[in-house]
Amino acid sequence: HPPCRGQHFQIWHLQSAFAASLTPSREVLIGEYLKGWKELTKFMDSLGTAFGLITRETWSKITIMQDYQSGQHGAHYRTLQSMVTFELANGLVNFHSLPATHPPSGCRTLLRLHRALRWLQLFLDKLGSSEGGDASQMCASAYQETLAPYHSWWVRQAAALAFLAMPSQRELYGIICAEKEQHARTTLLATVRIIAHVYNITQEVFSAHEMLELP
Ligand code: 1Q0
Repeated sequence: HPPCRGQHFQIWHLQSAFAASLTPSREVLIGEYLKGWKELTKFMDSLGTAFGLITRETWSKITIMQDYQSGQHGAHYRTLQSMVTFELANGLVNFHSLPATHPPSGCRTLLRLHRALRWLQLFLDKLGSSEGGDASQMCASAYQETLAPYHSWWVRQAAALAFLAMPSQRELYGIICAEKEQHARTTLLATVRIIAHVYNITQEVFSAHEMLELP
């Protein structure tokens, strides 16, 4: 497995970015949230070409959000809550259709990452709580429960191929640099708790504004 330091994925960075994305007043800081996603793309990079499509898709969503953050109205894109308020007030959300002429809204773009975060939460939970399981299978069942209903037939086929390239549970434990299995489990379940917290707060915000089905 890759070295535990340097340019490679570190689960510690994932944890700290998502933990830092929550403020005491339950706001979600978009910059930190994206930092967590960027750490995940490092992991995907190490999985090779089978994950190329997924990595590119993830970067395309990250880039749209970063462009909003560095754009003219960047100040409104600091937190999830301020973004929702701003896009609602200015009719930018696009509740019914995706306009061809404008870039996709921040809300619908973040919603895509939000749904994928739920997949990650379930997958890491399975990985940390089952013994001697098949990681590809865990990946696939987490996908069925979360993202699959939102994806086209073609995307589901591509995802199924990527799952087969998922390393074994043992290798994944190696990637998170845990010396003992028990340590790996503890680390994974701690990560799950942080991700679940971010996910739940984000879900409340999207749900309160009826934004869970944005096209
Ligand atoms: C094995 C990982 C699979 C993860 C889930 C598979 C997702 C398949 C996505 C295929 C991309 C094809 C492009 C199409 C998708 C879009 O249609 C869709 C909707 O966007 P839009 O603009 O068309 O409405 N996009 C999405 O749903 C965004 C999907 C982002 C996928 C993020 C996957 C995250 C994967 C992370 C792997 C890290 C695992 C970490 C494990 C750590 C272990 C210690």
